[in-house]
Amino acid sequence: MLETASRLISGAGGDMKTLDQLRVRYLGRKGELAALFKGLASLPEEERRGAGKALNEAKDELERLWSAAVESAREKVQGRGEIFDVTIPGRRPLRGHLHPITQTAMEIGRIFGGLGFETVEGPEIELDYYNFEALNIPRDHPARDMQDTFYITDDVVLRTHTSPIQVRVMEKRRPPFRIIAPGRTYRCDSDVTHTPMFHQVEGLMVGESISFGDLKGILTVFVHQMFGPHVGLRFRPSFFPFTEPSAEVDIQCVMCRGAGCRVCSQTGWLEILGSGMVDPEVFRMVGYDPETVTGFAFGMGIERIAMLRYGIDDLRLFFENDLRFLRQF
Ligand code: 2NL
Repeated sequence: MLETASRLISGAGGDMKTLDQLRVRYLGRKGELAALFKGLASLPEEERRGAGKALNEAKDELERLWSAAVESAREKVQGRGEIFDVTIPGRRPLRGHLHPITQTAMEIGRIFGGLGFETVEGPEIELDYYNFEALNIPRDHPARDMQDTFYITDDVVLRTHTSPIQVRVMEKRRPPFRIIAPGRTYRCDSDVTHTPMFHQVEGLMVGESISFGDLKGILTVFVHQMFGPHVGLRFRPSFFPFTEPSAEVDIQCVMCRGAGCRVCSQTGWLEILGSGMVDPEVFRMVGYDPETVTGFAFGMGIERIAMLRYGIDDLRLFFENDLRFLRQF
């Protein structure tokens, strides 16, 4: 049998199908060798040991011959540049996507784009003048403290908001215009609800008779497009050095729809942005006449909008870059 099997394996000419049939016929679970092994049991005691040894040697020899034949067949096929086994499943390429913060920033840009706002960018390393001075933020304001701002030199900072982008646009252009300014911002602050780098979008609309009514109209459309047409909002008086009057915008809690829960501290409301009519002092600094030019501005944190939009309760998840988190958006 060993002789016949060896002859057949060599004679298969590297044909995989024949080699596989021979494997089943001789080495298979129900093959000829297996049958011979079974037969050992009926041999007399004194013959069994020798016959078993001979059978094992024959099996090793056949397996060696068979593997060698398969190996040389593979080499022959691969040597011809042919694909060896077309049935091996392929590896899917990994497909990435935009970070949820980027997606949210783009959605905000899309909504304001539909309202006639143009997106502008500017430097993250900024002059103290554009970050503070031109925005009517006084020398002794706590925001200008070393504790709150990353100073590079005495008059160069990492921007603490994206307002300086808008000051630069006002210096270069004449009204009317509507712009939004998204980007990275930096504050010397790090705890559970603050990261040293975060993202903001600011907006500015300037013209000859822009009113607080325009501010309310534009921001109402934004809220309804971002969070849904049935979400209520309210304008609450506030203060910023660069706007007068100023208002913060609250929306009905996206978790409890205004009933009161842990997320909104039982108030039913969530603050989402700050806004106001541009302070005449800011217009004077960029050479506009506050008697003829008016405008409104607003600013919001993108992380906060993204957290409310996706129901995320921990800011730090955005910065850990754990794919198990990021893949969900
Ligand atoms: C907030 C509040 C605000 C502005 C930003 C602004 C910009 C210029 C002139 C006047 Cl150039 N104002 N920006 C106005 C009001 C509020 O942001 O809570 N941001 C996260």
